[in-house]
Amino acid sequence: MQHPVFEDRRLQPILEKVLASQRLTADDGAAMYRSHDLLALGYMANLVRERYHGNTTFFNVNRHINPTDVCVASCRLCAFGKKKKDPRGYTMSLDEVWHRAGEGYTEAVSEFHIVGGLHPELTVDWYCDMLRGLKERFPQVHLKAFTMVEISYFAQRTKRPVREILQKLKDAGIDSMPGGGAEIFAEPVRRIICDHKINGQEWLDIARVAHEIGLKSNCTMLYGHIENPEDRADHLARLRAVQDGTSGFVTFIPLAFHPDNTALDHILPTTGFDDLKNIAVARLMLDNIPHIKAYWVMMTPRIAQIAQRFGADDIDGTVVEEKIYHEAGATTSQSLRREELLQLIRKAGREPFERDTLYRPVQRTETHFTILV
Ligand code: V47
Repeated sequence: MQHPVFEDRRLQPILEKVLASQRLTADDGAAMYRSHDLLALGYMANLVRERYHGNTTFFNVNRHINPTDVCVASCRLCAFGKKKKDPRGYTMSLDEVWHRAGEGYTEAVSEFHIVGGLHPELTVDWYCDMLRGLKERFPQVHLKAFTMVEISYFAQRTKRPVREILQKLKDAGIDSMPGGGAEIFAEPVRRIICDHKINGQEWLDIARVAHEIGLKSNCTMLYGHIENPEDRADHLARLRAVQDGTSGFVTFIPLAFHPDNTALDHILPTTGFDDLKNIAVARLMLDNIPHIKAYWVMMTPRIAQIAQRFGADDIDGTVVEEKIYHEAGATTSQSLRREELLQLIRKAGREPFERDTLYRPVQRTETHFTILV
């Protein structure tokens, strides 16, 4: 097959490596982030994406649940967390969590995505009761819950090791973990955007322990604030290094920074160009992470659809009631119906594939679904 000559000639050696399935270096990553030749990046990323997944685009029917927005940390990047005394803050009771979960059930969701603030009083036992209650009421639904940051906070508050906390939550019902809280691992940046959070190495170490006890997880990178191309490439290289050891990351999700209502609201939002570039470079750098998700809530359904030709193979799910991005100014809807997701995928010339959280096929009728193993 004849491959094109790129406008940015510096990308030509990277194409040679991609064609030979050779690993790209962090320097290659930074060079790609610096390039404006988006079509070249998209071309290469699409080659890799089709090599892994052919014409398939994955999606799921899920619901987000955020039991509380009360948070002891005050990260500059965040518009979601509220202090305990802030009258705008909320904390659901167990009954409310279980009730909320049921509200999205009409489309027979296959996943609850559960994350929240670092609440100073909710105990690990409370969260275990929450998980057990969800499992009792919705036994078929996969519980993807708690970021590495929440796990670290639970461990710190109970003075118990991370491994023990993870095991306890696993025994109570979590099936896997979402990828949030990774932000950017580079410490100088992290100190400015989220100085109250665990450092990058701790995030990676907790992910490693989760994988060791048999929990799969996702991973993310927050871009579009004060990081530079080298910070982005370093972040991806560090995720890739952990994955070489554990194979526990299922999906990578690049997250565009939304500045509204944050302490960094002087920063302009990302552009569609940068959003697509982040999808493409992630697909090219993360040669050992199976899936790259274009999260439509964050990048709009329109860009998430185009991303399916720039390296992404997943568009996330129906979501239902997203809060973290909407507090930070996201203007996208808070949910999409299954039919709308199907339309986005088909109109991009891809084949929709409804998956559960671990990418097993889901077969459904109006109100029920079955996971085909
Ligand atoms: O952890 C917080 C980020 C994350 C802002 O695993 C912000 O399948 C932009 O992790 N602007 C939560 N980003 C979202 C997340 C996620 C989303 C979808 C799917 C999955 C998955 C994970 O959002 C946070 C933080 O990294 N975030 N505030 C903001 N103002």
